[in-house]
Amino acid sequence: RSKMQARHERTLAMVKPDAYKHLGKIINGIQRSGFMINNLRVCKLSKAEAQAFYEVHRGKPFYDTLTDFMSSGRICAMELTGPNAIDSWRQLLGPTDSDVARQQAPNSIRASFGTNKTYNACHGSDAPDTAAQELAFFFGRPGSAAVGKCDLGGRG
Ligand code: RTP
Ligand code: MG
Repeated sequence: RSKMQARHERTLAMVKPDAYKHLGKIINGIQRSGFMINNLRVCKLSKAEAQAFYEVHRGKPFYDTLTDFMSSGRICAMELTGPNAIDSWRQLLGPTDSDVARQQAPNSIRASFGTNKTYNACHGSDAPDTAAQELAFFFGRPGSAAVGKCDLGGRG
């Protein structure tokens, strides 16, 4: 494979609770940008599920605020596929901090729909191994039964 050739990848995109009201516009941007939405799921994470998803950040000062936020309302998890999907989606997201994004990438999703460093509209996996792990969290492993997580029942 030449260095210039784009790698076909899959990534987890997630619309966070603060941006769920903009879901249609975000999906429109995803499709206009050429990604394939291969799977999609709306759910509301419990606090424990949000903690498990962000386990890598446990112990950091923002962990409790982050997991409160991520369990505060509906989210939409999507499996996106396409050439260089992981970096392409992060490029469309812009910088983590929405205030920085408005300076550096004014057309990005985080500039358009996020608020600050915590409430930043959307998530994207950062590497093939974390993408596989995060996709399994929401969609199960290929061939396995769907996981029981995230049902809206009673908590929606
Ligand atoms: P993401 O994982 O959501 O794509 O964002 P990221 O890689 O750009 O940012 P990361 O450092 O992995 O942080 C994960 C999420 O935690 C929240 N955060 N808050 N207040 C803060 O200092 C702070 N730093 C990070 C954000 O919601 C960020 O997306
Ligand atoms: Mg991250």
